[in-house]
Amino acid sequence: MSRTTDAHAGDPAGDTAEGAAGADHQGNTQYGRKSFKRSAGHFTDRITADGADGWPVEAGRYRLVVNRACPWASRALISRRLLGLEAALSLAVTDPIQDDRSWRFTLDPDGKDPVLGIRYLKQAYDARETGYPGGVSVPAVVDVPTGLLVTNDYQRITLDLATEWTALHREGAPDLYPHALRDEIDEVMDGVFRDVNNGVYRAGFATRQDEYEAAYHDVFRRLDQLSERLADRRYLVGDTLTEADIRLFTTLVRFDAVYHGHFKCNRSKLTEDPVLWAYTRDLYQTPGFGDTVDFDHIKRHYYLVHTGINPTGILPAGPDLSGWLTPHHREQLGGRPFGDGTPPGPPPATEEIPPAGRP
Ligand SMILES: N[C@@H](CCC(=O)N[C@@H](CS)C(=O)NCC(=O)O)C(=O)O
Repeated sequence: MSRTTDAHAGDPAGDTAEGAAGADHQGNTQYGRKSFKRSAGHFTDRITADGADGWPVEAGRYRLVVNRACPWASRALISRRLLGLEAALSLAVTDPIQDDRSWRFTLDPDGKDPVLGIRYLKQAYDARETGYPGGVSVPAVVDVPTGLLVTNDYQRITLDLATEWTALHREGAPDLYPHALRDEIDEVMDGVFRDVNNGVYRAGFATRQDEYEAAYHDVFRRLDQLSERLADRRYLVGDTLTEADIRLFTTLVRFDAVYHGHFKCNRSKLTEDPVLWAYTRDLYQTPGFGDTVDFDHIKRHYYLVHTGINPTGILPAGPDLSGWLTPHHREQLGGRPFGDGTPPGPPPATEEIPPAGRP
């Protein structure tokens, strides 16, 4: 297993989209003294029903490239499952450990993605733009016939899966971004993004005490508010699952495994907040959520790639995962997880999470 150096690790899993370059477009280095900044996605073409950007929705044409450790990519994994897009939008899963050329297909036979025929996701970025100066990030959607990267716009990809790919949704797919609730969903997601999804990264990659403490307080202030909101309602907005739940889940499910220790968000654990712990377990046990989560990939990525904050490369043995499958009792709050729809079936056999990654 190779480990990347600080200069190349770029997790930017959030910090910056610098990837191998080691600095974002504002000149902030990942581990330098300047404050943590998240770059905007660079490739923002959209795949739409009308094909306005030149990329029409089409079954079998595109490949979703993810890493199962990445919270931003995990949103797309969950949406694809809930909407039943597995057959229409194929999936490539990268190794949780990048090397100096970033995300690689070393989990596949001969180290090559079997559909795209490439060893590194970077090859799809380079095919799209020669000399692209930014980082190589997941999630990414690649056009299979040409091998070109279409988009790495993680904020948009899932909204488009929910609203533009409807012709290819499974029967019974939920409406994850219902028109009538969009303002409220957007408002909730805005706070979740700033203080929770990105807040943990601001804390984890802070290089100044005051920045770290500000981020730490943002994280827990928002988590306390969300806990209060979810005390008497099963889901964040309305009475069904929406995009807002997907976005909160991807951070909460990683919380005790990586953000509490590695990112020093350690006022309390998820398991110590009865409401949020039950909410996250409820989602984890809902088909389409937990069956995308690989705790082994999550831990190995964070603890082995961020050598700046875990220089020994010791992989923690915990936490104990057995609680994830315990009853959550959130059905008592009512709610209709899939609205008028139905849950998805099991994941394709090729996408099942290996035993090392689950409780
Ligand atoms: N940084 C991306 C968001 C998605 C992201 O940060 N993904 C991380 C993984 S969680 C990534 O691929 N980082 C690049 C790297 O680690 O080389 C963007 O701003 O568009």
